[in-house]
Amino acid sequence: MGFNTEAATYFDRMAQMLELTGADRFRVNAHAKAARVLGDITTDLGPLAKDGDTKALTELDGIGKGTASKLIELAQSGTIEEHDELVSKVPQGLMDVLQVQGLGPKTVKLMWDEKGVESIADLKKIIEDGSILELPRMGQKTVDNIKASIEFMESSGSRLHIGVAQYVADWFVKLLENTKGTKRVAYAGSLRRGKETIGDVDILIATSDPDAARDAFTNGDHVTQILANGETKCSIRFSTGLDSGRWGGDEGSMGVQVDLRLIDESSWGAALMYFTGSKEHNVRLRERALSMGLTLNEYGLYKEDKDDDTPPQQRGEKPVAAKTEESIYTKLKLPYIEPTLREDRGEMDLTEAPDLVTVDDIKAELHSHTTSSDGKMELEETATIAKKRGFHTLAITDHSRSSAVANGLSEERLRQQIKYIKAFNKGFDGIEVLCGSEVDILVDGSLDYDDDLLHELQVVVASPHAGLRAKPKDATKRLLKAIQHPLVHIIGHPTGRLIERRPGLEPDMDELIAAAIEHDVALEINAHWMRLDLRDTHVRAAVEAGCKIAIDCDVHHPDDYDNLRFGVLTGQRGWLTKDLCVNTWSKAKLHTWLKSKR
Ligand code: DGT
Ligand code: CA
Ligand code: CA
Ligand code: ZN
Repeated sequence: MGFNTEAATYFDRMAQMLELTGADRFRVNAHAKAARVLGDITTDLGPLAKDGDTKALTELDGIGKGTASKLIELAQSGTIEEHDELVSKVPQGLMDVLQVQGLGPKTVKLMWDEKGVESIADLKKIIEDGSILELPRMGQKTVDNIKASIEFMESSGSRLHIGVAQYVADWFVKLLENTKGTKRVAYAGSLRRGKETIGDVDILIATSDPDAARDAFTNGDHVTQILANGETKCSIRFSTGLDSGRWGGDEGSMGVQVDLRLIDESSWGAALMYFTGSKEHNVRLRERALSMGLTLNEYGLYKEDKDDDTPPQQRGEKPVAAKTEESIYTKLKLPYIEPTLREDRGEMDLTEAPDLVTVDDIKAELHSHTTSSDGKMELEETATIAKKRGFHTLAITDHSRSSAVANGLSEERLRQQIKYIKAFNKGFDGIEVLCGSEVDILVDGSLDYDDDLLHELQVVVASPHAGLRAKPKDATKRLLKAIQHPLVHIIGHPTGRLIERRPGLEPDMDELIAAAIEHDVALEINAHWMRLDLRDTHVRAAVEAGCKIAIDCDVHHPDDYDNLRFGVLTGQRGWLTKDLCVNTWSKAKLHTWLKSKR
């Protein structure tokens, strides 16, 4: 993560804590504004701050002297004193309470001041004994909503979003790659399999200097606790120090567990395979090995010796295969099975590797926002990034008029934007920029613009944004109506879920998939790691039926293009092949499909 994001997170938290401690409006707003500004700035302020360049910093829009000096403090010392002081005043359990959907800082402060609530547990108590109703403006309906939000948060447990786990894993892999003696290092476990949430991060290393690896691993900047420090396994807790809402909640403050396993290079493939899992896949592999007169463990694949119980690696037995995963799969007479498929969901029956979609195959982004609605980039900036990524097509799909909080475009503004984009596209080489819209699917299933206007758009992404607590039956009806609309290309984040935060709609997926095929509509995998919507199992059902899928980053910010990897992993977990993923198509093929709906 960049310095700007880190700094924005600090300011966000400071604003929240200031509000909780009853600081004056002006100070709270100043910090909140700084967080917003930092989140929006697209040049990296890290180097300027490190150099203590107050002048250059304050020349930027929205950054005053006060903010600049805190940025410099953060870059140079790694923290901000004002932040740390607030942390000592505000019970950190209260920050968890802030994460409950539907609770703002004002209400949380009231609960703290008047009811002594300092944690989710305290909040549950005042709900249970009914005393929460004594708070001003608190009705039974609000309480029921708060209760449901807590239940949802708790039932989804304390797993990490893949976006956070990936950040932690990349950080450690880089650290260890630069450590003396390292021969190989990689992450394994559920993260390598691309699951949407991760229990802990598993890292493997082969090194000629185990002490150096252990030292680097356990003495890292953000290590808060050492759980184990042994010959073959170390285990630590790591705090990202980044636990605001934009990181999806309380992960940073709880700490992330990271396991490091020290592996012999000669058994790298076997170990990588074992620690990548899943457990269920490993069980299937071992069964298969046994049926072939072989035994498989984390050291290698060996000939079975029925008369000797000693593990083969201890007998000094030479493995049949161990160095690479590929060699082991080959000896087991299987095609190479991608980590994303290793879930015991039928992958053992594969006779050849499926032509799964990869990040490099993606050539088009069909869902992106600009400053015209709630995006942070002007058209030219986002088009330049998309072009640099080697995309042939970028669709601009700002929000429609009903998304008022997202500054949705009125019909008139959209008409102007269409003209503007067309003119821009004429003068901008190397990528085709298309006019589109992310049109709200209203609660009754109708779309937010009339057909004449939709007809002028080259790409229509129709998405549900409000009314996400609807009954499954109503959700199905609503989404079906949008799919049947002849001018719609893609259904954006079809369920509207937020992972670990909000369940979203629960429509009958099979019905939606059948209708999408009939009406030649693509269902989206929204690649943001908070969404991943469709989810892997939905993708699998869609792929099996032959439904088109779009993988889109729902770009608001330059960093969002990097979320593509998570969308692709989710697609792979749904066995998504290139042919069904519209973003992999050639320009001619994609544009022909888009035009077929006009
Ligand atoms: P997570 O961390 O809950 O998201 O899921 P995983 O799959 O990363 O599980 P984890 O961290 O417990 O272990 C990593 C892999 O190591 C797991 O996928 C398979 C392998 N593994 C770990 N412990 C065992 C075990 O007791 N038996 C077997 N068969 N495999 C294990
Ligand atoms: Ca794990
Ligand atoms: Ca683990
Ligand atoms: Zn949306």
